[in-house]
Amino acid sequence: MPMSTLVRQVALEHPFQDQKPGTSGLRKSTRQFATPHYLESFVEAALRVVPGIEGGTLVVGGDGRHGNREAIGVISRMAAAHGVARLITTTGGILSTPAASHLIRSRGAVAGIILSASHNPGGPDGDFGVKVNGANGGPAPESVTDAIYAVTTSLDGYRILDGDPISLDHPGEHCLGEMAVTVLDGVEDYVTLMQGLFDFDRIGALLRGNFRLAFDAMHAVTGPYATRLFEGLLGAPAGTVRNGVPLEDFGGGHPDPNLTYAHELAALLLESDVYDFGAACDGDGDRNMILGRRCFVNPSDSLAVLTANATLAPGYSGGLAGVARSMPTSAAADVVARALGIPCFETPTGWKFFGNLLDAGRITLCGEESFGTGSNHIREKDGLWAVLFWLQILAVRGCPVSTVIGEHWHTYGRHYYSRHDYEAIASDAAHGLYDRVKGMLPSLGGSRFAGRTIATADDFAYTDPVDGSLTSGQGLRLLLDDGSRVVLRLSGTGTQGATLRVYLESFVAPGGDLAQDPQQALGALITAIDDLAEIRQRTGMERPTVIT
Ligand code: G16
Repeated sequence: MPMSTLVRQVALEHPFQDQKPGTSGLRKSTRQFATPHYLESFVEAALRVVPGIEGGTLVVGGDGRHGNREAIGVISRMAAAHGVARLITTTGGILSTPAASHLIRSRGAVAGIILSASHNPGGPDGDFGVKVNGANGGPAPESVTDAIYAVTTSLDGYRILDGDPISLDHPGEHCLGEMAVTVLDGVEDYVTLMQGLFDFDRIGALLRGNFRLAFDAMHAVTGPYATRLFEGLLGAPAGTVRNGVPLEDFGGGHPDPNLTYAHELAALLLESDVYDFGAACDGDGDRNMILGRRCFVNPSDSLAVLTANATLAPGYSGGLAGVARSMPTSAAADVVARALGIPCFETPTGWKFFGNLLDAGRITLCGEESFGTGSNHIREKDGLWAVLFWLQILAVRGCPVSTVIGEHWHTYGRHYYSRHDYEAIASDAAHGLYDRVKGMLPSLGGSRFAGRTIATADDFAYTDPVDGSLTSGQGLRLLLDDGSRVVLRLSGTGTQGATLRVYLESFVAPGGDLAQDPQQALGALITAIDDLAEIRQRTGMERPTVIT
């Protein structure tokens, strides 16, 4: 039957007005995504906007949360109706965000559609999300997401192929109308990529010895990847990977690898001496948390340590072109970059801002305070890559995590750092607080704050050094005369009310007191920003929901 007879044009009575992508794609409650035509509207807009869709290759997969398989079915049928030549997806529809980025790049796809609300809870009462990545494997730039949003606001219908979705149970080749569909094992290509970057013999020798690793997949997408890597190829004992089976609701958990939501793993490492190394990844596998025995590695420090030790990994033995961090991330990596004589860039929050720098070869590593680290091997942050990188460093240096961190501070100084999150605040209260401080910025320069003087108070703006594009309104910064700073930002990934993030940082040079508790070291800044921004009073919250 000719394909045109199978394509159905579905009319929309009203276009949706709430499909503006946030920091990381369109992220809404699962219930909202269950609204008839809601998913289809956003996908139609993406398929119309992304260049090269007709006749191109599209990668589709997700983190396994509730709705994943059904969405892959819908997107496949819509892709066929839009003339996509080949769709690549994975068994069970399981595909981590970093593995998707790699597939897009290695298979010459024009784009990828990744189904994930990242670290947000899943299930019927949780969240769902759709991320659109471009041909470079990275999150679509704002020009593309803005164009997609614009289409959704006036959309009058969408095209979809009638028929049954293809089976995702086994690898294989299928046809959907005139579109070829490849179902492949989503783990294999990714594992091969990692083998090219790290010395698996050396890491394997570490894991087969007395060294004890605990990895928590949080019942999310990294389970199958971590099991193949750690327990399969690297020979770690069975049980090394905890919560390794992906579940549609992540077992009722919140797959966000931080000290609050990965508290069981944190307790194992921080309150006992059984394990040498602990790590966890988030829902879609792009975030990572690193723990040593009785030692938490702050994500900003993690980027700095990887930068300083990069040449210990075969994939980076030739050195680094440069490094980048998001603005709220501490300046720990900047200090290392200066010592190495390589450039360090400061970008707005969101992995998409690293894309141009990576594509232009100006940076090799990049990272964010939000538990994201990555490199030019793909165009997304990569949780398991970071874990392997740490294992590589430990295998070569033969010392515990705490020694690596201690020696790092001893050499470069310590950036005391903490992020305080106030989650699910009433939107009016959050915006009222934020706008008030923003309005105060012009008068804050030169005034006293936490026993220091405010040198600069501004709303961060970024000019992309590669394409010259300007992005403004990226966070309120109070830069103090001793190098300390406080940043306020409203999260772009929450789905309930608003989340206020307060980032606190203070530098102590080598030779100073490097062994303080961060909350104590930052105590004066914490009190001062609460007074200035009236955080407790305006949010009605006595303390942050999450402290990192
Ligand atoms: C996403 C982006 C990250 C960014 C984070 C910020 O993370 O991919 O690059 O740092 O959002 O989140 P927020 O706006 O809430 O501070 P993910 O892991 O959700 O994709």
